[in-house]
Amino acid sequence: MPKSSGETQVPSDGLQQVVAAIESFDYATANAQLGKVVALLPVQELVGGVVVPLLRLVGDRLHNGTLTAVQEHMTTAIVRNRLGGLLCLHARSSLPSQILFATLSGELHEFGILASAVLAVGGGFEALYMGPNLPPSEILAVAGWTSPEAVVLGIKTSKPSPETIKDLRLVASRLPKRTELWLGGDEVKKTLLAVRGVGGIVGARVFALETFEELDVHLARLKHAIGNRHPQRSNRLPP
Ligand code: B12
Repeated sequence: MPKSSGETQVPSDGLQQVVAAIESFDYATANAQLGKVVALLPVQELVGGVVVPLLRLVGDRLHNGTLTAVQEHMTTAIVRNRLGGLLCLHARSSLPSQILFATLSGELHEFGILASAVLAVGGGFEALYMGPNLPPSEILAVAGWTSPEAVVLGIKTSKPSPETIKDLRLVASRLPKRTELWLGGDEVKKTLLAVRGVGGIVGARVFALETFEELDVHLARLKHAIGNRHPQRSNRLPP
């Protein structure tokens, strides 16, 4: 899939209709068309085939001047509301299956964590979706109250600031013992190296996920581990 090239492909009719409505500043039609797509597609296809290409296309077209900032904001508002609606669809499990999603202070890009939360819910997990731009103390407080299986932090920037590195180290060192830390974003493997550098106190339970496919692998691993901890009740987590 192209990253940000100016030649972004529009992959389906449904998506074309959303784009056409955005081009005409028609919020209601764009919202309704995206609603149809959301209702029809499995979550993996929705995220990989619609959400990511739509946001990249709008970003590219903002960049080349063929869409305005208002149209970009309209798109992100609609996508956010539609994806947010899917988070309510989880069935509560009697097994521990909570995953917390957030971004740290200064990181406003939230669609990586929002799409990940939707994928986690589709996989039978309960998403504690905290949203973007949170200080580490707040994330640690919620993690302390809920002891989730994992905390997922989205990091969009390829060059995290010293402040972000410091915040990451703090979160990694203070999470509840059993909670894993998953860092998500296209260049997080580099970020993880920086966090593990001089003075880093990060243990083996920190993982860097650069794609939604890697997220799926870790969701499956976690589900397996939960099933092993609770063998009699593991059939209560959806397959
Ligand atoms: C929407 C958007 C915004 C919105 C965000 C609104 C919101 N509620 O999230 C707003 C307007 C706030 C914004 C602001 C900025 N943005 Co912006 N933004 C975008 C845009 C158009 C879409 C990004 C997006 O959400 N995509 C959907 C996600 C799901 O896809 P993705 O980001 O490609 O992620 C893939 C992987 O990285 C990975 N992934 C990402 N996150 C996660 C998380 C997890 C857990 C996992 C498993 C995987 C994963 O999976 C995805 C699929 O492969 C892109 C354009 C583009 N071409 O990408 C620019 C873009 C990301 N922004 C960019 C920039 C530079 C900025 C600003 C600095 C602009 C400015 N000068 O103010 C600010 C920074 C704000 C901040 N402090 O964070 C650059 C980033 C360059 C870089 N890598 O450092 C981009 C690429 C635009 C560009 N071509 O220059 N932005």
